[in-house]
Amino acid sequence: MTKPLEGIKIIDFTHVQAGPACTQLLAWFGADVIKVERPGSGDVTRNQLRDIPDADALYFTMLNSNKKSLTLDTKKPEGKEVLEKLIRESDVLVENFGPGALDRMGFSWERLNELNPKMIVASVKGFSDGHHYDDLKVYENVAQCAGGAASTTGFWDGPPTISAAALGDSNTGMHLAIGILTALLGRDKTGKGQKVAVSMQDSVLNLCRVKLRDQQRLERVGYLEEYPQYPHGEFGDVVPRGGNAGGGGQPGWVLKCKGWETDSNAYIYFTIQGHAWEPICKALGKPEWIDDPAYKTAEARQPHIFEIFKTIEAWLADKTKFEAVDILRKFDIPCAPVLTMKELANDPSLRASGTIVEVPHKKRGSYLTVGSPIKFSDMKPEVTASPLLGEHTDEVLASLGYSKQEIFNLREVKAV
Ligand code: CAO
Repeated sequence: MTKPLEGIKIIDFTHVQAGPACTQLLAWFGADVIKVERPGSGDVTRNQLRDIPDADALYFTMLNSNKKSLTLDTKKPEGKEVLEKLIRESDVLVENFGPGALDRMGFSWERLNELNPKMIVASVKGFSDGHHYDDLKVYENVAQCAGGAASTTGFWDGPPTISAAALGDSNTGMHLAIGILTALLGRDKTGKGQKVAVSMQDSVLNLCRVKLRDQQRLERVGYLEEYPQYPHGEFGDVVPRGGNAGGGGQPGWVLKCKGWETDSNAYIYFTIQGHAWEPICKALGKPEWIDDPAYKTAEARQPHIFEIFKTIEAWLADKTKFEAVDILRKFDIPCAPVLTMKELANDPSLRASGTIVEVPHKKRGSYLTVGSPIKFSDMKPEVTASPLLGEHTDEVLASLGYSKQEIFNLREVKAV
């Protein structure tokens, strides 16, 4: 069957993670994504953290599936000419170069819009245009610090902490993908392309929305009742780090299960949902708590919430994380085992749904990657291998009308 984005041609001028995550998603859904890479070296992630000598690193293969690779030196006049031809034929250009790099290359938004007024130009930068830090180059962890995630992650007695989730990179790429699809729909109505810009700081902050909520609550009332600091600890004038507390109104914590002494992931996350107090007491064999005024309401429980968690841990002591969840699920309690990457990689449900997929690759053999987390009733996105450097150079140049001799000449001057 035809895929929804078939016929959409994308110049993928992205590298590292934020941009590639965006264009990979669009490629899964059918777009023709042509990754433009510097001859000889390509995306820096091809070489980063290699586990097999001379084969593209997993960092690259897991972010660039379903794409074509065109090598092109866009600083050479011959390379610029090829790029201009490509621009005239494309629907979208996506880039995440450092600030000003595209302008310095001679492809400002004005120039791109002149070459192809229907083209959508989508950019990721660390900070938004006009921001007082908009000249900074930014990587993942920098964005997590600038976007409010680091100051609110970790334990109160430890330093600001980075999340393992790519809040700055892949998250920004997902925001950009939404922006591109919106601009494509807009173009159907107006016939015009537009510039779509997403900053990593903004994208992180968007995911830290509830922490901005908490800042305002703190300023109004001086405390945050769902944080571990309440009611016995101190609050300052900024949202503190809350450890493993729940971000909403439901208290929760990571709790030890059988084997935690030797297995650093023998834990579950347990949520005390307000209206589920009765089933929780039943599941834990504590029926006397149901109507006890010291336990009955969330307000009454909060001052001794850690004692409650300790009691739950005592109940968990002879149960593995999987056994515990199997019991608790029957009582409708929101919980999950803390899963390792090894467990996720081998999870039969994730394999069956296409969330974890094994992809054959010309040089590496097969590798695991995360497939589309978005599921459709009429389409199952298929993940194909990432391209070798320049694998599609001849094909793309031929499609632009270059003859074999002209391609040879471009190679001679090292423009491709
Ligand atoms: N041919 C010729 N030149 C090319 C080229 C090509 N095909 N592709 C890229 N270049 C050039 C650029 O034009 C730029 O040249 P100048 O700086 O001389 O103008 C140069 O390569 C380097 O670009 P860069 O600034 O993007 O690269 P960097 O490694 O120094 O920085 C990064 C990397 C990620 C910090 C920076 O790109 C950035 O801040 N991007 C925006 C934010 C972002 O997306 N960060 C997330 C990355 S994922 O963690």
